[in-house]
Amino acid sequence: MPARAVALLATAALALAASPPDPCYEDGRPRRCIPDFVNAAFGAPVVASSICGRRGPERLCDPPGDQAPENACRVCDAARSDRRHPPNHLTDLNNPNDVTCWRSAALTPASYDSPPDNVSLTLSLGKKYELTYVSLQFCPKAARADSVAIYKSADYGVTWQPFQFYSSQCRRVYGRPNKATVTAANEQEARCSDSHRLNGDSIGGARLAFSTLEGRPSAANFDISPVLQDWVTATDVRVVFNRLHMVNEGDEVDSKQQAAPGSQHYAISDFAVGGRCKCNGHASRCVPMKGGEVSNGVQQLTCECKHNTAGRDCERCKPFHFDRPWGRATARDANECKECNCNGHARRCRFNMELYKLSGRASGGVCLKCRHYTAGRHCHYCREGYYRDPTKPITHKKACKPCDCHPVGASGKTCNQTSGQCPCKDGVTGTTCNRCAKGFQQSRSHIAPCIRIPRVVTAVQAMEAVDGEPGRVDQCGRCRAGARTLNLNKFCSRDYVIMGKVVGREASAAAGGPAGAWVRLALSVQAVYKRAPRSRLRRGATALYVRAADLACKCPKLKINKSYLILGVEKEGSASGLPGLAVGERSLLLEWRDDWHRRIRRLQRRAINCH
Ligand SMILES: *[C@@H]1O[C@H](CO)[C@@H](O)[C@H](O)[C@H]1NC(C)=O
Ligand SMILES: *[C@@H]1O[C@H](CO)[C@@H](O)[C@H](O)[C@H]1NC(C)=O
Ligand SMILES: *[C@@H]1O[C@H](CO)[C@@H](O)[C@H](O)[C@H]1NC(C)=O
Ligand SMILES: [Ca+2]
Repeated sequence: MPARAVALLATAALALAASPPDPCYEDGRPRRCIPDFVNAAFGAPVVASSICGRRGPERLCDPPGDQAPENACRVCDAARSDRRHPPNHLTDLNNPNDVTCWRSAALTPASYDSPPDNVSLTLSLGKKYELTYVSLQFCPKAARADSVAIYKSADYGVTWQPFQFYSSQCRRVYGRPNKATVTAANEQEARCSDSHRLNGDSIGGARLAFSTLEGRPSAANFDISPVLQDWVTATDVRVVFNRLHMVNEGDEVDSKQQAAPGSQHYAISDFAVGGRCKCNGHASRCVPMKGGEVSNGVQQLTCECKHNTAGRDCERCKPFHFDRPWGRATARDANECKECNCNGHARRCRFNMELYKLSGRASGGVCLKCRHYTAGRHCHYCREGYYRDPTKPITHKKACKPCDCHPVGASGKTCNQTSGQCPCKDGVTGTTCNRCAKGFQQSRSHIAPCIRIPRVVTAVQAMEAVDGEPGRVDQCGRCRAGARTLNLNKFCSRDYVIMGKVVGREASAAAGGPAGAWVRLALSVQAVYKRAPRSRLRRGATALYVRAADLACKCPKLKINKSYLILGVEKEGSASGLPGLAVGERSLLLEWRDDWHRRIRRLQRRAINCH
């Protein structure tokens, strides 16, 4: 193989080694992952309440056994490296061919059987672990403690709880039964065992091993048992030796103890704690915390959290990943934390159980402080006073545009979310309500910024209307003059009743006034059915005056060469100073119908009774 190819292969191998597959994912999908099973005590510092040879050399002896008495004793001197028995001998490499021991100071004879000299060993793991066992190996030939208590702390030594007791007399020393039955109801309680006595004699280094889950009913369903998950969780483990020997009348071992007074002690070669760094199924390893050394030299650890989790034990979701509740990973479900959907408009969110349940356990995240003028659970719509720009996706920073409603023209600041249309005051128009509608003009009032333009109609416009062209119908009210029916009451209440034909128009307005200009029409009176007593109204040509605005509104609707029945009051014309008939408020103009002649004759006769 060419050297270059070898080099390339070597590089590829290096790259592979640098990034091993992440056990927390499989084909990109999250799956449960757990740190390796380790002896968490290995290399960890242990604090011992008693260490031999601290106050100068002291002579320590093992209990009398098969060996010669001189072999059973040694001098411990903390000042000499070859005679030291410090607590770090508890957690060093346990080599059976070269056993290293921690030894306590010699106990006072009284503490052999009563507990003034409780000796404790405290191990700090620097992290929550889930422990499977705690084991203590006694040094070869050393005396085995009769009564030992194991405690654990799950809060870095703040509080402690019993984990396990060993004693030949559980009830007497620890106040507990020695054969307690563990049920599902009390499986998170410490038990006391006297079985350690049965584990052979002390020669050759007996081992005391406590299996945290042994005999506990839920152990088979550990994955779904929060009680046992708590039970095995510890940050610190403390072992307290309460009694070296149990004194019983006539006990054979007891009489041997008397042979070596003043040199009895506790001697342990190995303190092991088996378990896994606790990461709740969301990390495959634990790493030193940044700057995380505490005063007693314990290296603080933290999980290398995956699945969008955070915390030393991956015990919560990392910020902005609260769309579903945190959960421990199980074999079936990695319970990955999901990012909140805020369409890119929020950096924070919180979990809401109600919404989560309502969504069928799909999504419970609620965005906080939506930016870019958005609002809603997912920042998915525009805030009041803003509207959606339809040309931009909702994820766009400028998806929401300000309504910019005109402060005077709009009646509110909130526009239609889709069209951006502001609510306009009467007579105001435009998306932002910034101008007057057709037929309205600006006023100085803030209440009514646009007012209706007065009905001023030019004569020309009026004439166009007479010619049948569209008038400004939008500003016309109800038309009274254009009534369609005729009755005795109407006949009686008017000064005159005539039939005439509109034969022409005059281009110029005859007179003006506040209500608008008058338009003069040429009328050919063809029949006079009624007139006021001294009226000069007769058949023939005369002038008919109609208001230009009324004409524009087709009220009355007049056409050249058409005949009309006109009922009116003579005063209306003369009051305005008009030389002729005027179509005023009380006038009626009805398009002539041929059958009316006889009808009017009848009314004429009945009108004798008018009052
Ligand atoms: C030794 O431990 C026992 C059992 O926990 C306790 O009752 C006793 O008070 C302790 N003695 C001392 C001196 O700490
Ligand atoms: C907003 O405008 C759209 C389109 O112009 C319309 O369909 C909708 O009804 C309006 N909504 C409201 C609340 O007025
Ligand atoms: C009215 O009638 C006259 C005579 O019949 C005719 O000359 C004139 O063109 C007509 N005018 C209109 C506007 O119809
Ligand atoms: Ca050792």
